Amino acid sequence: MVTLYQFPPAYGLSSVSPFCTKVELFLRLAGIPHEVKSGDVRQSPTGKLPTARVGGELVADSGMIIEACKARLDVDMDGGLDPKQRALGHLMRRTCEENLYWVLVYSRWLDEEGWKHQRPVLVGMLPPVIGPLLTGYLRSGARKSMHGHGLARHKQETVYQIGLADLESLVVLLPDEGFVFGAEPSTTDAVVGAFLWHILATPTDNALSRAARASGPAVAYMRRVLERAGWTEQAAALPLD
Ligand SMILES: N[C@@H](CCC(=O)N[C@@H](CS)C(=O)NCC(=O)O)C(=O)O
Repeated sequence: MVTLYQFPPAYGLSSVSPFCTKVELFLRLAGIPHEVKSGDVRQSPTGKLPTARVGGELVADSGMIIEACKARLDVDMDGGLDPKQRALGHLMRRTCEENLYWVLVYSRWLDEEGWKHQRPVLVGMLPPVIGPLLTGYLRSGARKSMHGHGLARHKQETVYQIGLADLESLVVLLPDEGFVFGAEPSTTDAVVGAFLWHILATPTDNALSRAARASGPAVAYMRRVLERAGWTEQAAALPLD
């Protein structure tokens, strides 16, 4: 049994964090018995979530958790992939996690239109009374991180152009049927599915979210991933412009 510690749900998503969604999606797609508990960053070895207890050991980082599951539970959705598929999956993962993720964060935290949705979500996750007072402080921390990354140094229109370039490339790689590497899902579907779901379901209105919702192939793929994961209500709730 794997115990996944994650941030709470928001926006109809399994968690407000795409990295937490990624792990839960992986566990569901791989059919690994698990339970989900609310996590605390102060108890995480890296200060970030998700963490998970796998075979008795506490593991931090979504990628490490998946590797620990593969190694200790003898489950491997990627066993049949050839070296080129593995390399492509790796690059798709990096695109989602190291670039597209930051555009999603920008859309929620820095874009005024997204912040009007994100602030109440944040207040709901923070302790009462002091919570609303902390949001400005947390927002400036997010701004600092995104400035360090480099994304927040661009004007808003450029930020979404950067995200759109990633999304368009990912959509080209999505199949008309089944999953990224064939009839059965792989870890890549857990990654791409998690980030795509977050872009589709976060109720923001920007060039990235509009393009995702307007893409029939992206929404259809997302629906297949969620249905295979047993999230049928969430699949039915996907927005399509
Ligand atoms: N590389 C990590 C990234 C995890 C991550 O960035 N988690 C964010 C939420 S999306 C977090 O815990 N942020 C809390 C913080 O930085 O204080 C992974 O794959 O798990």
